[in-house]
Amino acid sequence: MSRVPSPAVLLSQPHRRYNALTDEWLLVSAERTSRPWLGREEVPPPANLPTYDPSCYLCPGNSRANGERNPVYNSTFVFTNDFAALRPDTPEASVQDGLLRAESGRGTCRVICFSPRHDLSLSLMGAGQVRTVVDLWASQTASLGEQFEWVQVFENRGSAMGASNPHPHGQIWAGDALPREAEKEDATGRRHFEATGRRLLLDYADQEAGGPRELGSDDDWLTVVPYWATWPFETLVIPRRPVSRLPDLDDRARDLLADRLLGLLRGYDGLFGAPFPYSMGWHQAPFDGVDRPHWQLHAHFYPPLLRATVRKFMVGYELLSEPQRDITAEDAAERLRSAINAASPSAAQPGG
Ligand code: H2U
Ligand code: ZN
Repeated sequence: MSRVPSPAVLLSQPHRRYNALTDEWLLVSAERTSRPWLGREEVPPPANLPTYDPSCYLCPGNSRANGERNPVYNSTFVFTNDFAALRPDTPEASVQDGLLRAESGRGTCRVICFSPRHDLSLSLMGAGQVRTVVDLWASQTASLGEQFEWVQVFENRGSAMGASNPHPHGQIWAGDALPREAEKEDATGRRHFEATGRRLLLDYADQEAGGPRELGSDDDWLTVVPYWATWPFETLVIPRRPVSRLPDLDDRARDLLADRLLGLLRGYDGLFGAPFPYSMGWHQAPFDGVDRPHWQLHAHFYPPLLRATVRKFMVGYELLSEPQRDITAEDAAERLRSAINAASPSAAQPGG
């Protein structure tokens, strides 16, 4: 005897979800979180950092690994990465030898300090300072976009995500090639735009607003645990109006973004009562002179933790077949929403 299960039944059983942004599938098997864990435990970061650390290579006035000295900055500070993965002077060359292909990569890498205070993080800053960081992301994007096709703004927070230093900082890598994630989103966005005349992520934001995965929304911004999230507490931050790149955000949208980010980040920190590690970054339209009306600015947050001291490993099946997650996006959203509400009561109220 077979019958067609309802969507609710489908979603309570092991199932696969489609990632409309990357055109990939993932496996969701929600009942596996109770299994025992005897593996590696994450160590929470040290509390009570000093406001200034004489051995920190990002603190004002200190010298870096290459001997250069930072200025005594009092807001934000940007420098070219002393160990840059991309350089502007790489000579152009390519290899095409049967199945072996290579091309030179030209670009630049910058480190951006969010504050002179060694002990802060974005989540501990005031809205005014986060707004300054938004402005910095935007101005850096605009200037790098004059020289390079792809501008990747990102932050690795916490040693669990490979950050080398607790001093609040992010990075920007800009290059003259469209990287893999950009290519995937460009293709899905273009297809959706050609079929509907609308931007995929604006349609997606409309569909998620007020739903079980939404973490907060208003006329300007939506934060959501995406339907297709692979990391346990992964989120997307999407402007609700057409915006292609960070420099296109107006004054009001930037202020509201600072508030939204603070709500999210304080919720993240509140989730397990400890500074929450993540990699985050902005995806924005390429600067290659090609008309790309389908591109909508958005930020991805990819936090690695499943529980306070247990991280999700993307190994085995995930590496060899497709990503898999243990808690549903809906459950993750519910827990994150409570944490956001508890940390910042106004941030998650409807329209707040
Ligand atoms: P992460 O913590 O996200 O890894 O960023 C720190 C970057 O800072 C890292 O890419 C650079 C590293 O190359 N860095 C310098 O440019 N100068 C230094 O003196 C140390 C680290
Ligand atoms: Zn420091």
